[in-house]
Amino acid sequence: MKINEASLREIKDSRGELTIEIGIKTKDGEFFAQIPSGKSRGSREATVFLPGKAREVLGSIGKELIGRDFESIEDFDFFLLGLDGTPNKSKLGGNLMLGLSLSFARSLAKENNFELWQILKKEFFPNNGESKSPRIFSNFIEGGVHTDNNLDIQEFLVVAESKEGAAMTYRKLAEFYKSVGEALKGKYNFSSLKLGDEGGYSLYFKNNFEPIELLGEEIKRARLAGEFSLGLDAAASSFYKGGHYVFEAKELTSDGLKEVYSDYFRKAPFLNSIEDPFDENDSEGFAGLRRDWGDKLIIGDDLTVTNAKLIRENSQKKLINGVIIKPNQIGTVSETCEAINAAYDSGLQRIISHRSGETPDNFLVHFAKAAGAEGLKIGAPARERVAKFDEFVRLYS
Ligand code: 2PG
Ligand code: MG
Repeated sequence: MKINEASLREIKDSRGELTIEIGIKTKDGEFFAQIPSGKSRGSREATVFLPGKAREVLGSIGKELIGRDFESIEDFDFFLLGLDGTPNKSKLGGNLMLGLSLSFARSLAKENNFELWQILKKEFFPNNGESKSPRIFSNFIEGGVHTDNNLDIQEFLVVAESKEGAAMTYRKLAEFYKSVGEALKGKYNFSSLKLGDEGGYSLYFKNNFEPIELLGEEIKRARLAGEFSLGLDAAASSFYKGGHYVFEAKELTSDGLKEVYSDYFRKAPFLNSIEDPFDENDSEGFAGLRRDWGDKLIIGDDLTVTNAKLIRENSQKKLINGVIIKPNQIGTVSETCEAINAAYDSGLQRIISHRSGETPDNFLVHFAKAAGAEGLKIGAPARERVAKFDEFVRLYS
């Protein structure tokens, strides 16, 4: 497929911050990709450029791209990686590279009369059978750097299984989200509730266990215990300061924090997963929790940053049994798919995830569908994230 033109437009993400939309023109038309942005980023993520700098870089590589023919997504990405030549995409910027890579993938999909997920499946996951509906990880209560309250844990997630199909899962989640909102308002006598970056409720709690307890009680009250469970994203790198964890205004060692999680698991058996329970460099913390709680899902995000090599290594060291996949952590479609395949080969649960600053682009659902991922992390069934739930229903119905 030959590229005739490449352009960049500045857009705002759901937090109101500037990000980029890339457009690529081929004989079949113009194809776009909008790139989200994260706030609690792992230190090993691909470099992110502001739109001005990304535009400048696009201008400088334009002459290399325009008029050139690429056979596959991998062929295109390989060319970009060659132009960049750095370990963390510091020359071209991971966000610019992903925008180009994704819009190129869309142009190839169009040429084949495919949807995005179909071209991804054909090129990267050819042996996958029919993909079954993933579990939805939906952020109901927010803390950490995604909002302004006293919770150290970043996300309190409701995890929904799709027994009655995607549309019903979404409907039940959306209704449950409303009823949890009513319960919170009633309990604290609020007339309205503040929301965090991903549409989850944000308020002050007695401690970090209270939201877990409250969501558990609501699941029971709504008779959803067979279908809904709970997960956390501690995003612990964000409260690891000066060699210890600052949690509920106390300084905890790694072992101390593990004791906190163990206490949660004992008191709340419906809590099934924790993402980034420890700082991204605290391997021993991960290993200990994984050893003690073998039946729980211990998920890497900042730890693994959608990097196939880190995913394999951390899985071999038995630090995790699940992994978050975010295309913009690594910066190209091919490397994202390589990371998904590395996770699959390592026997990890693969959870394809949004970022806290999102755009209307729904590519993450297509990665999940193409790869047959076990999980899809979208945010609250509210505001701008609704479009992603709608795409989930469309692709899995
Ligand atoms: C995370 C994400 C998404 P951010 O930590 O998993 O929920 O947040 O995009 O800010 O990294
Ligand atoms: Mg995370």
